[in-house]
Amino acid sequence: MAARNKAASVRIKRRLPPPLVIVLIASLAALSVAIPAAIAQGTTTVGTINTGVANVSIVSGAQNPNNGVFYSPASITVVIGVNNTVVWTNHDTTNHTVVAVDNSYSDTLAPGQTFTHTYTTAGVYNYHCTIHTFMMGSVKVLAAPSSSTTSTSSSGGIPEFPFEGVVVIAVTAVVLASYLLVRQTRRG
Ligand SMILES: [Cu+2]
Repeated sequence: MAARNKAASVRIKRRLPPPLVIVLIASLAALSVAIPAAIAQGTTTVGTINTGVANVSIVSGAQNPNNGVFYSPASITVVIGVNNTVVWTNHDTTNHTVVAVDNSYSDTLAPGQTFTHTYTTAGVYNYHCTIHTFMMGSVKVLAAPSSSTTSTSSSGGIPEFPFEGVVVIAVTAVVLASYLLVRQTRRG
C-alpha cells in the first residue's frame, strides 16, 4: 500500500515540472490579491463623495435680537459631492439651537460647540433657533455636477491601470500555465 502511494507520488512529481507549478501558484496568488483589490477600488469610489464642509457661525451676540447678524452666513449654497456637509459653530456666550423647519434634524449647541449635518438631496432647507425665534437661516443644496462626480472617481487614490494590468497578466499566466501543464501531462 505504502509502496504504491510512493510510486503514484513519484509519477505525479514527474508529470508536474516544479517551475510550472510555481508559476501556477504565483498566478493564483496574484489573482487572489488583485481581484479583491479591484473590487475594493470600485466600492471606495462611492465612499469618496460627501467629503467637503461648509461652515456657518452662530456669531457673538446672536442672542440679542438687535444684533443684526445671527447665523453667518444666514443663507449658504452647497453642492452635493463638493461641500454638502454643514458645520455650525456657536461663537456666542449662551446656548443656541439649529432646528430644521421640517424637523429633519435638531441640536442644541452650548458655547463653543459644533453641530454637523450632511445634506444628500438637492433643495432649500430652512432652519431656525427655537430659543431665539428671530434667528433664521437657510441652506440651498445643489445636485452634484457631472464633472465633479467624474473627477471624484478618477482621483480616488489608487490609479485604475495597475490593478487591471495585474489581473490581465495573472489570467494570462494561469491560462498559459494550464495549457503547458496539460501538454506536459499528455506527453508524459
Ligand atoms: Cu439662539
